[in-house]
Amino acid sequence: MIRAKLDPHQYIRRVPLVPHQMQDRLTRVEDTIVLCHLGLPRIAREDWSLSIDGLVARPRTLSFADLMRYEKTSVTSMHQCAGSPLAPREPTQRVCNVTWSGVRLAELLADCEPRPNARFVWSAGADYGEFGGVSVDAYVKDLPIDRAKSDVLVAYQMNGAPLTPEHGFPARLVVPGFYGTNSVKWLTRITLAETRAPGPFTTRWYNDPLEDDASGRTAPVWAIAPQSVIVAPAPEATIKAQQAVEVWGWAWADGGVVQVEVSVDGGDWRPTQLEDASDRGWQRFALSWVPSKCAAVTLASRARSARGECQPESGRRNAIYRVPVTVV
Ligand SMILES: Nc1nc2c(c(=O)[nH]1)N[C@H]1C(S)=C(S)[C@@H](COP(=O)(O)O)O[C@H]1N2
Ligand SMILES: [Mo]
Repeated sequence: MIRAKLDPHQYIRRVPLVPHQMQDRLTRVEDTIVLCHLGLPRIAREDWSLSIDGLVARPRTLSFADLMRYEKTSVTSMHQCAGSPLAPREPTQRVCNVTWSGVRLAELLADCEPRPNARFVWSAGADYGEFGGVSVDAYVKDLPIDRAKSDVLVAYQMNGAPLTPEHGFPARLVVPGFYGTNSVKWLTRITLAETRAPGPFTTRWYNDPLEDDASGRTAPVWAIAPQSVIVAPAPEATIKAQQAVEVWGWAWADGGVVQVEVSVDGGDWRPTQLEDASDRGWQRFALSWVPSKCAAVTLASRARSARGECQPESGRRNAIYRVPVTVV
């Protein structure tokens, strides 16, 4: 096991952009979100390895050179932090859109010959320490093995450049379509198992209470729920009455978004022009709006996923985002 030095050895969170600054389709690396619960492990490529064990016929440990022998593939994907695990219902817009490159997890697993009873993929990072009053040996997450058969990557590049230390250098998991919490950085171990992983990041945190469920059951924070942000106009913008203005933004969901609507001041939801989903990236929507009267108004957008889910009004991380503007 890799026992890396963490520097700093503490929680790091950066959310560089608010929605009206998300102008670019592809987010520059320096503008991407950063979240490290335990701190920042510093690992040299030569010291890194990835062990694959558990329910496999052929356990293996790969060096970085071994990883590079696999075919390189890329996916452009929105990358979203689910927000604080201590405040799971708080609406958040911690999101960016980046291109990841690396090796398909499915290929690595195939070479280890998974056993038929393997149902979950556990992934562990090289970081350890304390979060929320609990001490852990590693940051451990899990995902259903069926998802690993799709476009999950062991990634070593972001936007064509080597991962920076805070994004998981030298290699990390990327689970496109799942909240960022599942994409384990400084990936050092993959274990196939029959059950979900033990540990606070899979059992205690990152499990949402089910709506209208009195029995206290929860659902893992995996698939990204439909969400949208208005990029322009910006909050508090001044807009001229009787002139067309473009209301535009980004929408995303695991499996893609099929419809985005915009409402002005709580009025009817109007359909917007929505581009088709491409890869796993966020999708642009736009509406030409001619404000009629001079007033303070609030714009809102809501996305519907291919699965038919819609954004809630409030009380969830993907709640509708609103932009107050003034028409003069
Ligand atoms: N090993 C490890 N992986 C991790 C985390 C972590 O604390 N440790 N944080 C997760 C969370 S909550 C998010 S949102 C993403 C953020 O990835 P980024 O910092 O590269 O944007 O990493 C995830 N992977
Ligand atoms: Mo996160």
